[in-house]
Formats: sequence, structure tokens, C-alpha cells
Amino acid sequence: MRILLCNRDDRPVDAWLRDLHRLLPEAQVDVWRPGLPPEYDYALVWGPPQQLFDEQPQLKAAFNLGAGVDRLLALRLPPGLQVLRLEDAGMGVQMAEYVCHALIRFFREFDAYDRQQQASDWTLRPPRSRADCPVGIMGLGVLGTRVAQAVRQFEFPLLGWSRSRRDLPGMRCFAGDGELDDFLAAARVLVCLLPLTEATHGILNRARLARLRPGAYLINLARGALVVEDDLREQLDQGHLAGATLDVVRQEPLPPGHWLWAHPRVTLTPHISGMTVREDALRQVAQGVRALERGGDAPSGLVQRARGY
Ligand code: OXD
Repeated sequence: MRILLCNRDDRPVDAWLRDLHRLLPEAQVDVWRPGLPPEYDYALVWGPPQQLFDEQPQLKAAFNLGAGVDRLLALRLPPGLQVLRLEDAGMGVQMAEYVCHALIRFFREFDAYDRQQQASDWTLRPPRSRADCPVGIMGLGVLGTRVAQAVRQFEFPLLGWSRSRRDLPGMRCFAGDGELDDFLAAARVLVCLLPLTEATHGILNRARLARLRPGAYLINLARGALVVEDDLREQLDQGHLAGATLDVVRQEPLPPGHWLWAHPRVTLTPHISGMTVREDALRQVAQGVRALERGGDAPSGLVQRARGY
């Protein structure tokens, strides 16, 4: 079995190769470079160039070394290629802690207390009502479910929205376009964990952000293009949104001088909410490769290419 590895430049290739050899000793693994003969079975990729798939049309499957497959599916892929994504692989717990941090920072007004400390101001702010702070999670896949489980510990009313109906414990679940407005109108904190597809591109536009409860807060850790950034700015400036924590933006890295860098109600992080954990990711890849080699049931993480996730 032959495997191609085409990973991000900042991921140390020796460590990835070492762990792959350990987990899949039967595989011959090569690091991708242009011009390799078309004789590989599987590709492990993160941000691969089109050339890889043009030169390797016989590949059986591509494993995306990250959760979101939007960039991979935007390439011209061989028609029969199976695409698999990382499902949790150590990212779920990181995203859960990221969301809880942003949520509690907003709810407990830690930014205001930071400003008070700067001003040597020992003022107690009145406690806020948890009942007035329903947390709505958009996207109830593996990661959304993990985040919901963590947020539930803090006893906020919990809402969820997904394309097809889900039923999660302790959560009021909404489904499909028909229930999106009601979901938004009920949420104060909106956590976005949706995949980026044609259907979700720009889903958080002016009209939808305006549906949220006044003083709402947005936490986006999925993809920047889900949000119309000018509409977000308008809602922040008008005060309908109290603030936003964004781990993702439309253009990454965010260009110098972009308004998001300096907006007083925006907290930014450079796409770090769920970092790929090599060991966990490769364990999932190894299981997937073995499942594909065996045939039979679809391996976990198999992407429905037509659906986009
Ligand atoms: C992603 C990831 O898909 O970091 O953004 O895994």
C-alpha cells in the first residue's frame, strides 16, 4: 500500500512520517512532490495543490488532515475519490474549551473588569441572568455536539440548529431553513460550527444577525466566509451585537489594517481553536485506511462530496 503525504509547511514532516510508519507499518509513505508516478493508493493532505490530484487520478481516497473540507472539495478531484475528514481527533475538547472561555468572558464581563482594573476601579457589576443568555450552537456534528456537552455544564439554556433534525439531551433543537429564524431569535450567544458549503456561504448576513436577541454575542470557530463581515461590523457598530470572538476570518492571515484587528468589541485569534493533534489524527487515518482496505461499512469521517461535508 502506498501513501502520499502533503501537509502544511509548519507541521514537522519527520514526526508525521515517524508516527505514520508506527501506526501503518505495512504502508510505504512518500512526501508529495510534483512529478511522482501515479502509483499511490491514499493521500493525506492539508491544503494540497490541484497538481497532486491531476497527477494521481488513481487514488482511492484522500484524508483531509483537518476538520473542514471546503478547500479540498473546491479542487477538481477524481470522480470516484473518497474523501475523509478528521472527525474529532483531539479537536473537540479544544473547541469546547475555546467556546466556554469566550462565552464566560462575555457573560461574566471580564473585559469590563479588565478595563476597571486599568482604572483602579473596584465596582461590582450586577449579576446577569443565565436565563437571559441562551446559547445557540449552529452545526451539530461531532464538534458541535462536543461543544454543547461542555456548555451544558454551565447551565445556560441551550439551543441547537442543524440542516437535518437532531435530538440532543438538554437542548432545544431546530432544523432546516424553516426553523432558522426562530432559532436565531431565541439565541443571545451564537456559536458557529457549520461546515462551509454553497448553502452556508454568507449565512450570517445582516438579516440573520439582526434576528439575534439585542446585545447578542457571536463566536465563530468554523469558517470566516460563513459571516458577511461588513454586516457584522454594522451590527457591532449599531450595538445590536455586544461583541464577537472570531477564530476564523474571510481572508487568512487577516491583512494588516483590516478593521477587525482594531474593533473594540472583537476578540481575534489566528485559527487556533481546534489544532490538529498529530497522534490522534493519524490514529483516525490508520483506522480509516484499514476500514477501506477491508471494504464493507463506510469508515467514519467519510464525506458526502455532493453535500459538501
Ligand atoms: C479546520 C481545521 O478545518 O483546523 O479548520 O481542522
